[in-house]
This record gives sequence, structure tokens and C-alpha cells, in this order.
Amino acid sequence: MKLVFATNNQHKLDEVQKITAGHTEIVSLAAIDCLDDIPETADTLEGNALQKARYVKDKFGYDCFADDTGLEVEALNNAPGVYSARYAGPGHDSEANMKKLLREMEGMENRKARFRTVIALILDGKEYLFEGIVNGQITKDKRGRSGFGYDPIFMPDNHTETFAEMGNDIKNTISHRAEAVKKLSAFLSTLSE
Ligand code: ITT
Repeated sequence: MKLVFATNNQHKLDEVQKITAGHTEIVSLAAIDCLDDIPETADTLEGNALQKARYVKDKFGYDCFADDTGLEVEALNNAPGVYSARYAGPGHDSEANMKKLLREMEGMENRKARFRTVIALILDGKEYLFEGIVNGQITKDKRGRSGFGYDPIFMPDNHTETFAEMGNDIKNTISHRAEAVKKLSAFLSTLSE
């Protein structure tokens, strides 16, 4: 099966292609000549994931899926959540987002957080949602160089390294995205039985 992944984030594409290697062909937006900056203006992860997938389906006609991910910090009432990409303001990068989060959390003892991914799939005219969650802690400093986004400051439960320290091979077995993609894959494999 061939599916378009409606993302402009190359890291997400790499992760999902690795996780699904062998059973589903995941095609980038570049492969369908879509260079658009796809809008995401909803106020939930579910809403944004659906908005991105519908955009590609409506404009290009392909079956596709999209991923919207947020980092939810307990002591900040689940912020930045759906606003994780623009936490430090529009046009700011991950460095600025992490810096802001570490500053907001200065002196806080409760560092519990979770990554939540929602994948929206549009297939044969129907819409489906798949969720993945990983619980962990926000570290006091950035640690590690691999991964992307908030990976250097997120340490998953039962691990002593951040996502950026452990590297993608381990991240891809335990992450929020891995869990959501496994659910997507399981669903797709039921269709081919
Ligand atoms: P698309 O919408 O094009 O898919 P994006 O990078 O805008 O890509 P999101 O809106 O889902 O993706 O991401 C929200 C923020 O969370 C953004 O700052 C990402 O860098 C960050 N993020 C997403 N997944 C992550 C992960 O696995 N590890 C660390 N940070 C992540």
C-alpha cells in the first residue's frame, strides 16, 4: 500500500518510514509536488491532524495521513500542547521553544510531561484517528544531539537518557509517534487480510 504523509517535517518522515519499513510505502509531499505550507489552525491535536490530512486529500486527491504532536507539561496545565511548534512565538525554532520551556520551569520540582501524537488517516473516503503517548520528565538542561524538536529536554520514563541522547533507533521503539504508527500499521494490515 502507498500513502502520502502530509508533513513538512523531514525528521517525522524519516522516523515513520523506518517504523513502517517493509509493509507500507510512505510517500513525501515533495513526491507529489506539494510545496505548500499546510495550515494548522485548530485548537486540538486531533483537529490539526485532520486539517493537514484533509488539505492533501482535497487538493491532491491522494489517500494520506498526517501527524500532529504536542508536548504536555503537567505543571504548566499541559502547555505548550497543541501550540508546541510556536511556543516561543511564530517563526521561532526549536532552540527558542526549548529555551522558553526551561525558563518557565526554572525552580519547578514537578517535571512530569508527556508527548502525545495524533495521526489522522484518510483512506477510501473515510477518516480514522490513532493516538500515541509517552510519559516522561523535562530535564533541567538540554542533553544529546540526535532527534529533533524537544528531544534534548525530554527523558522518557524508565530511561536515564533523553530522546536526543538515546538516538533514533531506541526512540523509534518507545516514542509517542512509534505507538501511534504501530496502531496505524495494525489497522492497515487488517485491510490486506
Ligand atoms: P508538520 O506539521 O509539517 O507535520 P511540525 O514540525 O509543524 O510538522 P507538529 O506541529 O506536530 O509538527 O510539532 C509540534 C512541535 O513539537 C514542533 O515544535 C516539533 O518540533 C515538536 N515535535 C514533534 N514531534 C516531536 C518529537 O518526536 N520529538 C521532539 N519534538 C517533537
